[in-house]
Amino acid sequence: MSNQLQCLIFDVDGTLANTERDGHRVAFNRGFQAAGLDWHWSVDLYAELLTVSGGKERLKYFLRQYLPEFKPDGELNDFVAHLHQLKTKYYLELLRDGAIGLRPGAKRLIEEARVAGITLAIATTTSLPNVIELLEKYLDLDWFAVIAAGDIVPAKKPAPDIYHYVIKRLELDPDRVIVLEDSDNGLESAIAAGLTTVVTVNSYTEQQDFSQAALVVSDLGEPEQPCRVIQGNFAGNYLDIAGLRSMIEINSRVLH
Ligand code: XBP
Ligand code: MG
Repeated sequence: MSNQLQCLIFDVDGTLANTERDGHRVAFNRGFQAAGLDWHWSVDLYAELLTVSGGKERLKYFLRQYLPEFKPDGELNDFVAHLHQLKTKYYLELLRDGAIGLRPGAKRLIEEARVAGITLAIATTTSLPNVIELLEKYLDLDWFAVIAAGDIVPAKKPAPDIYHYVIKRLELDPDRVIVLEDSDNGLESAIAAGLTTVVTVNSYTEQQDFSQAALVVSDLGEPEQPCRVIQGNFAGNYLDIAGLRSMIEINSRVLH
């Protein structure tokens, strides 16, 4: 029974890149404008809307909460799907224009994992085209054994479906996996799938409850740009494979 780290599963939005405030939120607003709607999601309002995973689900939540009288032409689901396609078009444009870069340490840790022969996977609520665009721009799609995104599972985070999907597809031992996440929804999803989780916070999530995380840091850090430890025992300045390996080995001694 090995206790060696086998796989890193990365969340995307807020973890690989800070995509929400200046990416998805801006794309939603551009989509509203293009659709002739006078809606605007401010930075503050978006903090509330982000409690709902999934752009389509977030739009429906917004209508229920703020525009209960709104009646689209035709079916609500069709209206939301069309508006979300419009938003995705603008979001992809933002990514292509380089508006959103990777967070500190993301590329470094992924490259270290490859050299160490550790399997890499993606588990995200965002739509697949968004993930492909980001990975193709800054990393390499082939580095990831599985890219699980958006509607591939029936229930989005905080449900564990997307992590169960990755574990099943790669036949992983959950005790030898570490998840990198940024939000309470993401942490809840990974924990429900029985996975050790490291959280890298951002301005939208730093006040959330991460008590079940193995470690909470400001970001993954770089040798010349140390991360800040917010919760958990970690003496290093940046997360590397050695540090994550010891996390799994300590856990396995505690668990068995
Ligand atoms: C974050 C989400 C996504 C994005 C928007 O995903 O909840 O819904 O906010 O993307 P994760 P879509 O943190 O799991 O990467 O509009 O394509 O859903
Ligand atoms: Mg996220």
